[in-house]
Amino acid sequence: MARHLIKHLRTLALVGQAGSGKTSLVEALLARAGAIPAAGSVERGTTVCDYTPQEKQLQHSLKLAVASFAVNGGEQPTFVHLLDTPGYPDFLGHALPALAAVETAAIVINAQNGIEMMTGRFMQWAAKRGLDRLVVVNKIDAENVDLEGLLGRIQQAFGKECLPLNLPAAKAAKVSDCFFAPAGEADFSSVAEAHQRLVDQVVEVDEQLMASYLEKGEVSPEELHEPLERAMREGHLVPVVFCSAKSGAGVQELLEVIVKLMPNPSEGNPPAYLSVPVDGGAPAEIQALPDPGKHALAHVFKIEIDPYIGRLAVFRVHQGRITPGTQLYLGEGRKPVKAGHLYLLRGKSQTEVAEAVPGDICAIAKVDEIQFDQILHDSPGDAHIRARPLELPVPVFGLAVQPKKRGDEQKVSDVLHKLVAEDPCFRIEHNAQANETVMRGLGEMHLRTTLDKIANQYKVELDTRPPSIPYRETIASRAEGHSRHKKQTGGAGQFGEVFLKVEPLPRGKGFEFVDMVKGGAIPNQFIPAVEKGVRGVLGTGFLAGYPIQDLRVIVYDGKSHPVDSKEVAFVSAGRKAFLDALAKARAIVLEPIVNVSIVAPEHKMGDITGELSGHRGHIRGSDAPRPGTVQIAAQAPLAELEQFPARLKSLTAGHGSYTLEFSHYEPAPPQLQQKLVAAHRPAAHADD
Ligand SMILES: Nc1nc2c(ncn2[C@@H]2O[C@H](COP(=O)(O)OP(=O)(O)O)[C@@H](O)[C@H]2O)c(=O)[nH]1
Ligand SMILES: [Mg+2]
Repeated sequence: MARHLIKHLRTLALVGQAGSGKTSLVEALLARAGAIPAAGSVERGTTVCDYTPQEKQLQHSLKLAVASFAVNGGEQPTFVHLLDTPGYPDFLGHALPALAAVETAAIVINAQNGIEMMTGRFMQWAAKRGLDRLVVVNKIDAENVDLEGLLGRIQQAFGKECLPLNLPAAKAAKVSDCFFAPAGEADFSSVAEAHQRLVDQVVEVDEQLMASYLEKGEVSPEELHEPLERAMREGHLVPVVFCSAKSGAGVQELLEVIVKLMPNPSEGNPPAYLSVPVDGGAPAEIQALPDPGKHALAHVFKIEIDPYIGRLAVFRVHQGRITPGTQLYLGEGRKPVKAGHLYLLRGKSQTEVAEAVPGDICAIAKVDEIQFDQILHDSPGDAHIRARPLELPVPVFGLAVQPKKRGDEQKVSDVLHKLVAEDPCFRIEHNAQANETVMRGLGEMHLRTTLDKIANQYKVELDTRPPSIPYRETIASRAEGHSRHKKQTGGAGQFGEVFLKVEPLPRGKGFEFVDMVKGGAIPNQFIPAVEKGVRGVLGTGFLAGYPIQDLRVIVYDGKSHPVDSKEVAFVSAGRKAFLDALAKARAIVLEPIVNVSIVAPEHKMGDITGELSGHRGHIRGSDAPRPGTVQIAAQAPLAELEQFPARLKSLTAGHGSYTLEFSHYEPAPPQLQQKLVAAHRPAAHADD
């Protein structure tokens, strides 16, 4: 494949609601450009991007895919790196990183459904990252679509700067260009008027052009190019195009828009990197320059591990040049690795290339050290450079897992680590107290597909159950404790005596140990032993086996023996004095409270608030981010939310989404306290 000058490169991520036709659109574009003989279909499992067995079976995308291809025509071919992303919120960990790799976010809208949940979210995320945005209205061929109404709603929701570059014509069998050669007819509105609006909007960013335009009454497309790039980069213009991946209407025009109007790597906003000072000060923003002559800087935005082929690291070059011979440093790492073969990707197929320049998206195979979100660079002096944070959602939806077959533990652990390497929103926690392994993801669908992948691809079966809730214990009042440890067994004895006080601290303050012993009643060298004894109790709890927090322990008196006082004696006395104090300090169990943020169709507001209130939740406010949509902020005990994802899904027919984040701990209600205490002491309970 011939290589290209930077100005002939384009990078686009197709993002938006699942089912809007992103994967099909990649097919249509590839076929139109002659990169594949014919467009495949999602239903038949023959697309370039949905290439995993699981995607073929489910008929929707689960991960990020790259399709690189050349568009011939013009003086020189244009080389396009298209990224296809999954649209379900559960797979955001595979969609959001695409935004770090491109100049343009193409937000695809399903003309049948109009503006959906993920449409608005991706519009915002892309704007926040300073990307050019292109709105692609797909499925214009479908029955009963109101394209004129939809364009109005797009402008109402996302602003008057959303202006059509083309309009549907001949009953949506084709589209009429409104920018380059505005002459045709349109199904609604007028091509001439749409052209006028575009020009008016673009000249606003350039005073000189504006003046000449006002004087002459016209402006050529060449004169418009520069200001148009600027308008898009500044969010002053968000072009809208219409198309159908199915009928092919508007696909050629979309290719043309990509080639002629979408920014090359030097026309988009420069990608922001952070420079972390060696002395640990606040990171400063620096910009990578799309200059192949500078140090190489590339960002790894995807890791894929194939059970047979191994690890593939996919990265975007932002600065400098990478060749198979380049010695690449991985983030802060001091030991460089050789890039080895460089590949261009088209779905699962790989083509070797000789170099990658700014704007290129390439992959390196079989370098196990490379990790997601890492910076690849060719100069040890750049070890302080970091990628700007991706701001991915934090996974809190959890399932405790265990191998079905005994003896599979190691295999399971290996597989889980591979999945963690591939998916930034998938985590594994080990809860030592409950002796359980918990996998966390963004939702029920995320974990279910991950379990299916484990079963089908890695041939390991897991049993699952809800994870235990991370309860904590604390005290509700001050108390005193005392213990005298004395042992006289034959030879040398053991002696230590401790007096201490406990007092509650405000929530979230953790633990404090204070030494107020006067006159050496406990010799200085034994104070750490007392603290060790006290801390030994913190981890295992007093009431129900949960870690103790938010209290201060003050050791204020004691006694020692010149011969028999030893460390073990004070460890034991400290421990028992603390337990003695806890028994009088009204120990209580704390439960985690989480912030729940829900976005759902407006008319479901009552059902959702009812569901939350029924589970000890408090509604803290609501908002209407877009017409027809409500955002609810609430707080609820984590323990009550086990069924919430499933309930929300059924209440909103899948159109609701939520995020959870830890807020604080609160005393659990008395009934729950009793239940937890009883569960911890089943034997004692049975004796009652
Ligand atoms: N009528 C119509 N259907 C389409 C069009 N594009 C895609 N589809 C169908 O919409 C469904 C979802 O398409 P897909 O490409 O998987 O959407 P994605 O989730 O955004 O990748 C599939 O059944 C496609 O065949 C289109 O332009 N018109
Ligand atoms: Mg898809």
